Amino acid sequence: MGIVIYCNGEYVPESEAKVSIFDHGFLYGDGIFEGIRAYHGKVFKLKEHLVRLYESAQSINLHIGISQAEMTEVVLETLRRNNLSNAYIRLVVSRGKGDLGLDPAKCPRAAVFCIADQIKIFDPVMYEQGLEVKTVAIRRNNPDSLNPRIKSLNYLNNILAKLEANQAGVMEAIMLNQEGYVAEGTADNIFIFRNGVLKTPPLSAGVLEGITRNAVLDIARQLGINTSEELFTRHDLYTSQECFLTGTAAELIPVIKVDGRVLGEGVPGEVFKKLLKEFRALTLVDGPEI
Ligand code: PXG
Repeated sequence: MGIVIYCNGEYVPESEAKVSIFDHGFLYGDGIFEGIRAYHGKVFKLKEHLVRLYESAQSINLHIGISQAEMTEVVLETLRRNNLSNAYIRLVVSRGKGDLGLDPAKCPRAAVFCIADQIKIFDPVMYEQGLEVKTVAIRRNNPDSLNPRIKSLNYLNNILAKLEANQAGVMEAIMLNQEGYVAEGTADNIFIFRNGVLKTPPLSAGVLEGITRNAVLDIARQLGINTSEELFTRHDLYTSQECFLTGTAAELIPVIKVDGRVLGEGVPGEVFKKLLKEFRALTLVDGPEI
């Protein structure tokens, strides 16, 4: 039994969804992915996720082998076959099977997988009480080496940051970029509300262009909240009135403590609450029907 997986052109039971031991996604982290969510029978921001997937592919010179229109159908059909209307979807495209050397030219065909499963929703307590986070010593990848805008299968940078946070007893890490400006969390973008302006680091800070980030910026502008994509420091973070993280799984999650400093009143702020309400409303109407 188990779930049905899309695996290189076929829909197969989980037990038959296999990846070669010579797949360069496995051997070298050579590949890309997307994490997508379906809400109430609609796939939230599917087009935006696929645009980002194909841009990541283009950036690493990976030929996915199927069109964006076909990929849309893969996502929808995987959801249908698993009878899911609220789900978490993981699209993975790896360089495919090659030899033990790292040369991607030895991999004739990309491997494409789509997994759709039940969504594990975060404990509602976290949205009411807020998270404690820590800025970690490990810096976000230098965009000159591995641009964080590529959603690659190589997440060691993020995992090292997560390990550091966990070791310090907090659940999430905030990474700084090479210049020491605030960049992002391990699987989420960061926002602060300070002196009447909602701020998030610009893409040039070396961060992933989060789909949730972009949706929040749109919503904030519609609500008449001043927004700014600008560099900010740990000082700005410590002295912000509100802070929250955004990501597909977490949606919007409030932060109430950073490196031991309590932010504002130490509870989720009013701007956060307004944005979360509008974000959840958007998830009910956005995206193609399954
Ligand atoms: N920054 C990084 C480094 C990420 O990996 C985000 C920001 C948020 O992007 P979206 O488009 O999701 O708003 C991510 C998201 C998950 C999950 O389950 C998300 C990511 C990776 C693994 C799991 O939400 N990346």
